[in-house]
Amino acid sequence: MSDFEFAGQLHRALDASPPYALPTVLSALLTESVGAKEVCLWLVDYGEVTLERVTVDFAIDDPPSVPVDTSAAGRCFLAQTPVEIDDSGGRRLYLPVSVRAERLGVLDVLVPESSAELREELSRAAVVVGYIVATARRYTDLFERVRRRRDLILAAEIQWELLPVLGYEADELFVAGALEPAHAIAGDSFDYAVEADVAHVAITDGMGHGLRAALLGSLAVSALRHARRRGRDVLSQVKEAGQVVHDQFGGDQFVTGTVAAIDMSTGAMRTVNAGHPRPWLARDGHVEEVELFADYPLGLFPGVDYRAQTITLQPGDRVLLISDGVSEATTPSGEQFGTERLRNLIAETRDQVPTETVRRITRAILDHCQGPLRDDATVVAVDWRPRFRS
Ligand SMILES: [Mn+2]
Repeated sequence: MSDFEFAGQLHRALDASPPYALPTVLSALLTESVGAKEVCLWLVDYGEVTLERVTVDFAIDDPPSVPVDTSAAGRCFLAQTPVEIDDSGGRRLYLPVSVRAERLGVLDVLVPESSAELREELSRAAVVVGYIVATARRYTDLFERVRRRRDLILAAEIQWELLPVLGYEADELFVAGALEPAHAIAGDSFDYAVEADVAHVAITDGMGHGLRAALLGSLAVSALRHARRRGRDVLSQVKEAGQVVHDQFGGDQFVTGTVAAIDMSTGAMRTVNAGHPRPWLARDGHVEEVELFADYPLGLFPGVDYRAQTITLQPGDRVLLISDGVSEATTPSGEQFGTERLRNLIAETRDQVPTETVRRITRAILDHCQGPLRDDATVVAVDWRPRFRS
């Protein structure tokens, strides 16, 4: 069967069945078409720490789970490449389930015998599964429930709903973001949107903690989006959002943020810094903080005018937007994560894809704190690679 036929057949079968039947339908189809003896779908948890097996029956108290860092399935997930191992029943294949750069999980198929053609065919099946899972989220909670190893606090529920897809890659742009603590984030958020000629990127940090910070943060993100979707430039986006936040919170609470628009043909990144930590730039072998003057945070005062500053990107540059919870993450004895550790980690992960870089940085912060974070820590990495432009 040609790849095209196989992927098409799989897509039709999954699309015609209810979203919660995906594991069953997938298993039946792969058993019939490639003689699969076992088919499992694993989805990554919110913190990208474990892969959780999708089971339709939530009566199971302790569904199977494997660590991302030390399992064969995890190797496939992190490297985004098929992994094959010996199994008493034959060969076990792990295929990345991703949509563009959004790493959702791993398809795990046990087959009597493997071949390069079969790996290719199952890789295509895994892509179809990724797209089906991504849209199924709109109809069922099944996949979101699997991804919550721990319960989210309500503030985190609000923020996760607000977040864009965590990874995006096409042509000249690769964007990825990560937030910790995944189950208790409150005021931090990030956003992006791509157009043919421009990529919009923003990071925001709502003052305070818990539900009020989440409401504040989501108001700011929604106001920025509202302006952006009406075609407003970065200055108007920030000005409008600042006014909306001030109208609702009266200056008692504010939101810091960096809002930028990158011209895809020139690399000119028009940036507004609303009282937020500076971005970082990784260029060639160097990693530096970008000098930007700071304007007021959103919502602190009414009627604020902002200033746009341009960071001129060069092909291959990586820009990182971070929140203050990154460098200010503190050990129980009071030692801050600081900018040197951050700089080193950015340099160390320079050759990895942005999804891996942001995961490594947020994991390093969790390790550094050796306990619960006192503030949200958010990292967004953006690669501009104009050579890929078609
Ligand atoms: Mn913060």
